[in-house]
Amino acid sequence: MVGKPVSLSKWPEYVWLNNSIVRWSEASVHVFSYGLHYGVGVFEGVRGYYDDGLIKVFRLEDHMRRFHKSAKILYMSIPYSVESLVKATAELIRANKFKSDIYVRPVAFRGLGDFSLKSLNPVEVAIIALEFGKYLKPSGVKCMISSWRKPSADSIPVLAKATGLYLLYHLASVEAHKNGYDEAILLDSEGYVAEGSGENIFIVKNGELVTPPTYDAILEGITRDTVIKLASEVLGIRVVERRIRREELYASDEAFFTGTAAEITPIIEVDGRLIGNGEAGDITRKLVNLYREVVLGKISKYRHWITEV
Ligand code: PY5
Repeated sequence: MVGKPVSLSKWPEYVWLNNSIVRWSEASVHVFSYGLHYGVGVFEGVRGYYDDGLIKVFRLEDHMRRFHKSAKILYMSIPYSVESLVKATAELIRANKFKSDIYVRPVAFRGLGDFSLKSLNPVEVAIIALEFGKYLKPSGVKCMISSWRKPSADSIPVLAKATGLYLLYHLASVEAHKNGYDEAILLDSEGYVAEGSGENIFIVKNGELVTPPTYDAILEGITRDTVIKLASEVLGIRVVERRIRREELYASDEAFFTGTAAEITPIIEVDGRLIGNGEAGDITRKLVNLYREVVLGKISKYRHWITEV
């Protein structure tokens, strides 16, 4: 089936829930939880790579910092510091004794209490860590421009990685799959290219990288930031943050997605137009290889991004 590269091999044994490590089967919340009804929650996605008998977690602290910032935007306060969430993640990984690459999903949401829209019910926090392979096809994905648009930054806070926002990305992603594509690309409210359903986007034009700016309605992706740094600091490639017109994407030399789950995934076709010659381009390939070395801690300059467990 097109676009089903997600590999969740099995459920893990333990989950971290409200400051305790509990069995997977016991990690439940009430059906009257506020976050379930109204999407009032925030989450993160973090990857850990199994290498040299260790799990190397990539930019864990940065993800936990963004987790806190997302919560703040939603009037929520996560009752655990960034440092304690980092420690909790390490404990959870150790408890599960993973022997392959993992994905870590911290989530915080308003729990049980009043259902009125002004309610500020207690915040519940969980961290889930699972064995996880590729999210998108590493050889490249065929995309469609979604019929769903990203709301402008004054409609809903798009900077927060808020659970409720993912209704939009779910609709876009399902629409793309139902139409035979691997992934959706959303335009912003003014018709410029914004991002994928769960990824930031870059194009290559005249040897430079171009990506939508963070003052527009996109998530400030941690992989996006990583790629900007690697391109400019290691590969000497100029990165321009500016708006991208849809037609520019169609005519780009190369294009790719960045995201924790997607890592760096080549975009090989958009709305029936091949990008470049329809295969991952040179700059994309260089970045994919470099990113792999960085997440495994092979490049000393960026080793501080890795938490070894
Ligand atoms: N834009 C959106 C809408 C995202 O959901 C994500 C991450 C990104 C950009 C990239 O951000 P980062 O590089 O910080 O991961 N998406 C999640 C992920 O874990 C969820 C995917 C299902 O990759």
